[in-house]
Order: sequence, then C-alpha cells, then structure tokens
Amino acid sequence: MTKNQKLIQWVNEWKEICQPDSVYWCDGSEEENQRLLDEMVASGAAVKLNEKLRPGSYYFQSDPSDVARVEDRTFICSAKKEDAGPTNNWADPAEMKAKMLEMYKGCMKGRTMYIIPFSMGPIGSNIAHIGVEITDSAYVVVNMRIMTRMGKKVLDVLGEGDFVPCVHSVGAPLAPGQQDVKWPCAPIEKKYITHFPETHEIWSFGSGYGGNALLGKKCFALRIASVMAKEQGWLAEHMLILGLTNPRGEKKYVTAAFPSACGKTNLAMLIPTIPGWKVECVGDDIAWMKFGADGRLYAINPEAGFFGVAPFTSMETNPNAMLSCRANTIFTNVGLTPDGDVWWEGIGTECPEGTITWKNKVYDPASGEPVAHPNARFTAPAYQCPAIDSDWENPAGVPISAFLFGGRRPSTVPLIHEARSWQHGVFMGSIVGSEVTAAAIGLKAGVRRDPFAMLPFCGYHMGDYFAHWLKLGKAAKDAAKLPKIFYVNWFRKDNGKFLWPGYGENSRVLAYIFDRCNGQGEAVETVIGKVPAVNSIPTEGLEGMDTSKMEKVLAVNKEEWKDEVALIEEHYARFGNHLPAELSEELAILKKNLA
Ligand code: SAT
Ligand code: MN
Repeated sequence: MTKNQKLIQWVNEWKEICQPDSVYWCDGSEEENQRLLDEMVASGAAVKLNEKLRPGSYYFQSDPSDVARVEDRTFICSAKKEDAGPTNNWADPAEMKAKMLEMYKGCMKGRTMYIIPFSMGPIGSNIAHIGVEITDSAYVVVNMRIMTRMGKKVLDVLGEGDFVPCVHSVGAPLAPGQQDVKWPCAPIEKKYITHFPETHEIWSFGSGYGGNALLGKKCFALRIASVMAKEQGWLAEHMLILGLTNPRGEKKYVTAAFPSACGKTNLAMLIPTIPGWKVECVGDDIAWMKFGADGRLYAINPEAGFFGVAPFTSMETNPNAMLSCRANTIFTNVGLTPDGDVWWEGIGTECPEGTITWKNKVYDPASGEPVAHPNARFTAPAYQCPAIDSDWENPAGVPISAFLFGGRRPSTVPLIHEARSWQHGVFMGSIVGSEVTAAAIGLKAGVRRDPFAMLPFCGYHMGDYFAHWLKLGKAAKDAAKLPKIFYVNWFRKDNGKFLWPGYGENSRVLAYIFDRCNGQGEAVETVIGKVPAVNSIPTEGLEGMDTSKMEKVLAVNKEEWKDEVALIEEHYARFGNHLPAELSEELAILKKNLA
C-alpha cells in the first residue's frame, strides 16, 4: 500500500474520529470499480442503464435537498478574516475545526471509509499535485475514478511526498441494522464545505453532490490550488483549454474563463463552421499553468473527466459532449426512460412515455415539473470526447497563446476586444460579469460581477488575487511571450435579438484571435482597447450577417461605457486597500478616454 507516514497517521486519526465499520484503500482497478457499482445497484442506490443503449453506465438520483454546490455553506477559514476577503464566507479555523470535529465524531458508523489517492493532472507532471480524499460515499469513489487519476499508481508516485488532505463524509451514520437510504446526506444546516488555506486542508461534511463531495475539483483544483499558486508563482484558473488549428496546420492553444451559463463546455468542444479550422479539447473547466523553460506559460487540465450539465446538451448544441457520455458514464438527476436510457430537457428527442423523473416519479407533463433537475450532471471520461486533444495528457502541458474572458452582456460589451497590455488584460479579467435576471437566482437584476469567473472559487482575498496576476506578468522572463488577453461577448442584443449566432460560429472569432497571436488581423484602437476592423472577422457563409450588423456587434458606445464605469467603481469599492493601484490606474485611463 504505502509507507508514507504522514498519510498512514492521518488515516488512522480520522478512523478514530469517524469510527467506520472498515477502512478500504482504493486501488483504482476496473474490478474495484465494478464491485462498487454492483454493490450500489444491489442496494438500490444506482440503476444500471441498458447495456446496448448506454454501455457501462449508471443512473443515480440525489436527495432533493442535495442537488448543487452550496455557496452559502462554503467557507474559507484563514487565520485572519481579512485574508478571505469580501467575496468569501469566513469562519475562524479553530472554531470551525472544533465544531466540525464534533460532527465528524462517529459520522461513518455502519459505513466503509474509503481512502482515495488521486492526482490532479497527469501523474508525475511537474504541474500536477496529489491529494488524498477520505470519504464514506462509494458514489464519490466511482466519480473520482472518472474525474481524476486515482488509486495505486498515485501512491507509487507519492512515495514519502506531500499531499493535500481532503476529508469528506455524507454525515449520515447508520445505527446497527438501520436500512440505508438511496442518497444519504445531512440537512442543509449541517452541510459545511470548508477550506483551511494556510494548511492546505479541505473538510467537507453533509453533502454527496458534485463540487461539495468530489473534493479534487472546485475545493482542491481551484480554492486550495489558487492559494498554492499564489505562494509558488503559478496560476490555478477556472478556465477551459482548447487547441486551435488553422487551415495551414499551425496550432495554438487558448484558455477561456466565463461565469456559469455562458456555454463554456460548448466552447471547449466547439465544432468550427469555418472550413479548414479545427478545435480540440484539453479541458472544459480548470487550467493549471506554469512558466516553461522557454518562458511561455504551459497549461494542464488537472481533471480526467467532464462533470457536465446535462439539460440542454444535445447533438445540436454539443455533439462532442453527447458522444463523450455515450458509455462508461455516471448520470445524476436526469430522467430514466422505460428502456433503461437517460433523457433530459433539451436533449433533442421527445420524452418517452413512462420516463421517471429525477424525483423518481413517472413524468407527468401536466405537473409543470421537469424530468431532469436543471443541475443534473453526467460524469464522463475525457478520453471519450471525440475532439480530445492529442496532448491533453502531456505532462509538460500545452503552451498558451491567449486568454479569453467573457460574460453574458446584452449591451455595452462588443463581440471581442483585445487588451493593450498584460495590466489592461488583468483589468478586463477583474471586471468580468454576466447580466442576471432577478428571477434566475434570487439576486438583484443587473450585472453580477464574477472576476476571472473565480467568484466562488478563489481561496483568498480577491484583491490579492488580482495582485498575483499582475505580479506573474511582471515575473515573465519575456513579456512578449505572455498570452494575449481578449474579452469576448457572444450575447450582445439589438431590439431583444442576439446580434451574433454563437455556438460553432464562434470559431470565426477564434480564427481572428489566432491571427492576432500571429501578429496579423486588423485591430483599431478604441477607448476600451483594440476592436477588430469591421471586415477582419471572417463572415463568409454567415447567413444574415452584413456590415451594418457587424458594426453593431463591434460597436463601442461611450455613453454605455460611462454607465459601466460607475458599475466598475461600485464593484472595485468592495476590495478596499487590497485593490492593486495598477487596476485603479486602468480605470482612470478608461475614464479619461471617455471624457
Ligand atoms: O458541482 S460542481 O462544483 O463540480 C460544478 C459547478 O457547480 O460548477
Ligand atoms: Mn466550473
């Protein structure tokens, strides 16, 4: 197994606290995986899907109270409150540990404690890091096996080395003889997703769903990794990574950060509409980046699978995602059809009669309730994606030529604009935001700022995070080798109608970005940065697009940007004296340009 004393001792400590019936070290093998799945089918926790329609795939329904990440139960427990910053929930680490230790006491009674050694990133990559998750959920084990590299091979490379300890319990001990439920979890007020940034620890209690429970993803690869990245001079970002090849066979990689509901997974797996271009996927959610010996930034996808939103994924919107989950996939909270396949809203077919909803009822169209929960997910191995990049597991990573930021903005923000400098690009990242409707998430309607799309994922003070980005740019051996920074907006509207078709047509914007990175493509200086000359984005074959529409989608309206400045000032006020002077300077430049 392992000779790692820290690991052995840590597991023993938690065994004493949680009092499981048994402790099981996961080896990551096919046999182990199949046994756990068979056990869950036998217990009623899972349904095996039709082997002909959906080979090797399983179906789960969560408890109706446990369906998504719980941001208001998520904490950054830094020693000083100030270090968590205004965008995180903070709690005192000693108090939080004392409270949670009480909850962890005996929390695994009647259950197995699984030990999951996992690598975020290709095993042995110098950008990768190792974690070990303790959990009492077999569902977590089988998901972690898809989402990470997991098992014995990880212990082998870990040796006596260091790892990020991740503790997870569903918080539902079983009394002797007590029958388990299909999806054990604790009530909302007992759910805690906590991070201890100084000691790089993660403690999670009470939820079995997604990022609350699969601790390698948001908890480690973003919140704790962002802290490690600041300490060690690299980047842990909420970004997709894609490879772009032009008709001459030249290839470049770009990453992109968008708030949720902006089509990030769709962009990661996009099928270009412009002839001769190719997009390949390295990752759809997270990028870890370090400088290589040549002075360029290299990125790896720390994950090994996709934890994708199912509803409205279809052969129309994202065929590569549909094909990624054609087999060997875990489906959670979608519908189950009478022939043993899955169904969800927007899948592109009629709902078969007799389909079972995520709430385990026969679907009744008259009920007004959906078949799939809006946050229903598929967990699918990345290697099954037809567009997976040949270098997606390259331990050295892929060299990044451009960063894209974006949001959902019906007005103000043009289809694309380019930063004048790294500092200006950091300014762009810091003001990322999406328009939300009041109904959607119970927020005030308007622009919800989500800097670098990291709002729920930055493990420390967001102002210090901006400073880290600025510092990283200054640390570059050769500034000319830093990625160029662009801001895109696929969602601009005119008279209530989208001006840009989006989806595969976004390849036209990617082609322009590619050319800019080659010192080509035409840009004009505006008050907000460089905007393409109207004819420099290829629009041949794009129905309904003409010069006047292109002018509208690229327009920079000074009055709109004056309103935007007021909103940026309000946004920046939150960061107090942690806001880097360079960003105030960029805002001042924008104001001067608008005067
Ligand atoms: O549940 S996850 O955190 O993995 C996905 C998401 O909510 O972004
Ligand atoms: Mn994400």
